[in-house]
Amino acid sequence: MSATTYPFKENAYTLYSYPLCPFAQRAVRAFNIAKVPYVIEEIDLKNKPDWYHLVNPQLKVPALRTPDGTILIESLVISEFVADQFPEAGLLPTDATERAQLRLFIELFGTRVTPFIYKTLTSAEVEDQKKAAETLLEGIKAVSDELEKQWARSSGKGGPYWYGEKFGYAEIITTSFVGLLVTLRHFRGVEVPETEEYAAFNKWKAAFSQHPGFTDVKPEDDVLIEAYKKYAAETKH
Ligand SMILES: N[C@@H](CCC(=O)N[C@@H](CS)C(=O)NCC(=O)O)C(=O)O
Repeated sequence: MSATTYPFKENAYTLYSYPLCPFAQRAVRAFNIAKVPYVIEEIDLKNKPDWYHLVNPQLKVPALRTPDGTILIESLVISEFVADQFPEAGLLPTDATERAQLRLFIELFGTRVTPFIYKTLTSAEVEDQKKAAETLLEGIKAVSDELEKQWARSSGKGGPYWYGEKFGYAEIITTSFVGLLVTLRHFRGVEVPETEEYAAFNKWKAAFSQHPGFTDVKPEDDVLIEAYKKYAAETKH
């Protein structure tokens, strides 16, 4: 018999999540940084509960049930919902230009970095892995340039985060993917060079890597490496 109901906590935010999922980590960080209480319902992605289609027919994490029973899916939608629902937390700037600049950064990261992390890791042919890694480093350089531009603006206050001293929305959305670079170093020998071209990116990464907003949610490196082993195992030699 298929499930007719699903677990959630009454009068609370229930976040359906999986600790190793970088998309789910966005939502967890949004709640943590906004200091909004929530409960986690962990979904084992290898063995999904039969009720999960009632929460998210796409069977992906994260998903959120709000206290009024609304279900939201998609990590960007959930993170923005937290920012909009709790404006006093200041996750998103109120100034339209600053919001646009922040969204541009997120867009840049999402199109030029994230897909090529996965491509470098999962391409079967060594040649394709190399091409993807080159494209990834170009994307990281573009992100580095964008960070530098932002830090020169008054809202960037010289860094090291998008909003100066504050670990905020840019970091909520992007840092879980930077966290995956450890798997590229391990499986593909790919590293971001310690050169001037990448200086802003490296400064940003060094800063957020020490911040509880990142570390409280980040899986241990060896756990990530073990989890990504199956994606990296397909290389044809
Ligand atoms: N676009 C979605 C992507 C979420 C996603 O791909 N989540 C993965 C885990 S990282 C998932 O749930 N996959 C389903 C599965 O593994 O069966 C979002 O941003 O929330």
